[in-house]
Amino acid sequence: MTRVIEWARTALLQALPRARLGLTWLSANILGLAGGVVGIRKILVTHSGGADNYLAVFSERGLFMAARGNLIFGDICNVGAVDKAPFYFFDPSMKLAIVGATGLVGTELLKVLAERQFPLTELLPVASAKSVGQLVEFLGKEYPVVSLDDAIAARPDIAIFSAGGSVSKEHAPRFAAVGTTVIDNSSAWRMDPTKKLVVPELNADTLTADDKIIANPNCSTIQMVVALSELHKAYQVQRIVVSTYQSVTGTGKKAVDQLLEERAGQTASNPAYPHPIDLNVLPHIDVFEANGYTKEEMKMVNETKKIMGDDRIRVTATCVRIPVLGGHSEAVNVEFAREFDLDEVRAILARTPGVEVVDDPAQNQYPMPKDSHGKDAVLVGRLRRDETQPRTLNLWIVADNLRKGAATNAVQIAEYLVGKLALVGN
Ligand code: 2RA
Repeated sequence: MTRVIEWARTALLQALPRARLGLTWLSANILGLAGGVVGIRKILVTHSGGADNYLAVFSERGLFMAARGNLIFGDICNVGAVDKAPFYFFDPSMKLAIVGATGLVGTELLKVLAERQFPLTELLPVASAKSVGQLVEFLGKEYPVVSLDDAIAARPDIAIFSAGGSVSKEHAPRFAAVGTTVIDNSSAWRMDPTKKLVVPELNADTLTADDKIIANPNCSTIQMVVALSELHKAYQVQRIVVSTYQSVTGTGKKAVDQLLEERAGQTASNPAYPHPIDLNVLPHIDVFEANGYTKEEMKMVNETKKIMGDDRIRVTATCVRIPVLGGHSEAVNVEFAREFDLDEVRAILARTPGVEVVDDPAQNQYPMPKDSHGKDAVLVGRLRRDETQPRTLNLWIVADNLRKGAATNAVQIAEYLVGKLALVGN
């Protein structure tokens, strides 16, 4: 066996000249697989080329190996495990930037990336100038916060943005220009017809390697479309009436501080809302628009149609902020084109990807925001027929807005890029 491996190593060494090679995807993968089989675990890039090339590189052990991507001279790359990377056998460096790394969503992103063992080799936490140099912990290591300009200069493979619409509008195209794929959590690009609005359970398969700015939908929209996705296939959604009960974590740290200060009997020092939020309910999320609806309400109307790929779906929404720390809830009334059976609805929801049915009223079991904390599943319950009109269902949908509503959805998109589109080594 040792002889065979030695023979294979020598054969590989002889098969590849020292110069950069223009390899095909298939030959790069075969060579990557061969490298893994003969025990090469790390390689050092000694030649680099333009974007999206297949390169020949020189390994630490003096052997040549093939890699895909725009690798930089001096990069150390790992040869990927076959079972972890079904679509490519060679796994060069994966640099990931998180823009807004110190915010509520940024912090959750780090947790989700660690839990799901996202295959990154370098983390670039990015935050505002006052946080540069601050340390962010990830999987037991500390990473210094860097500026936007330094992150762009490092040409990450993927950048997940969660720093508000104006930062995304200005800086996402700068990352895209150096070859980075941006996954943007703000509303900046969601309704841009040239950008995809992605909930992986519904439409990740529309993504291609050419999508350099990908929009992550609004949290309250994500949980509703995940719950309705399979029911839409079975019965065709015609009209949705949704009322939301949204946690203060959707606004950010400032709102969490406002709630906690008010709950402690103080007046909020730097309030996020125009009114007290503790012991109160605000029918006001994001700014008011000319039609009397809020921007949050119109996000639900427009994003739902775009994600579900059907402009005929009529949606009307009332979005409400409630004094809850984590977890958005929604009362949804949905009218279908076709008649449904309630037991069949339950069965469809039970097999809908990303959904967990919690619906046993006799045992007081129904989705609640406090039970959604830290979960990626969208919880669905209170299933009942609307008795005032045919083909209409009432349901109650709850999800952790910082997880499936933001961080988890973004990481799932990144996983798709790496796993299915083999987006590696920018
Ligand atoms: C909110 N939808 O809950 C927002 C967060 N993206 O305010």
